[in-house]
Amino acid sequence: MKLYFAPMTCSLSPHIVLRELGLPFELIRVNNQTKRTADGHDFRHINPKGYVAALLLDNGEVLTEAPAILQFLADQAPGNALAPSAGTWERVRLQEHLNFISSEIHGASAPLFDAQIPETVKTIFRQKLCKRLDYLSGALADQDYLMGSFGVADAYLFTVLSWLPTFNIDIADWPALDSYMQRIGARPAVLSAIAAEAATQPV
Ligand SMILES: N[C@@H](CCC(=O)N[C@@H](CS)C(=O)NCC(=O)O)C(=O)O
Repeated sequence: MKLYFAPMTCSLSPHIVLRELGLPFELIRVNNQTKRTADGHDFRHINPKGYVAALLLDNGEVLTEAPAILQFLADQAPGNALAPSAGTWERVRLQEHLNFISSEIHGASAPLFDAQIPETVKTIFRQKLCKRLDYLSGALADQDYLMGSFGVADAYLFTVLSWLPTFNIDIADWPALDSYMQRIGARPAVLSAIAAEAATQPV
């Protein structure tokens, strides 16, 4: 498998899961501005959507969208603790979490990265995002991970919450989220994924 990534973007979540599961993979860095890949291709020919993450499978299929990639990876190592088995009620709960993270945190963060959006408008998006953090803080008040034990939803949530300082949102305002980030940030797979991304050459 090849994971097309850009450092510290949402592609960090499948990267973490690949390492957590010990699956073999190759990392290919993408320049999100020029859309060139480190191995010399136009990324839009690999993922016509033009954004990371994209997972190129050994059979030539390309899978995109973080919730789909994360679940696919978990299913490659049946019986692992990162996702409940497909077809179970717990799996539906996982999908509920992944969709919440995708739309309410990841998607809702996009305007805050956009240099063309005026600060007054960003304030509105920031306030909405903070309401979602209030919800997550409550959900994580009496458990260490979204599904009880570390799983793919945590890899995704950790990744998108790591952007908060960029938006001038101080996670210390939500102590449960602050300790959640520290807990996940100390995992060997997370540390090695971040280090591996930082060690790649700019494209
Ligand atoms: N819906 C997509 C969103 C992916 C996404 O937002 N990717 C960002 C990085 S976090 C990106 O590559 N943006 C560059 C662009 O849109 O040109 C998913 O869940 O994977």
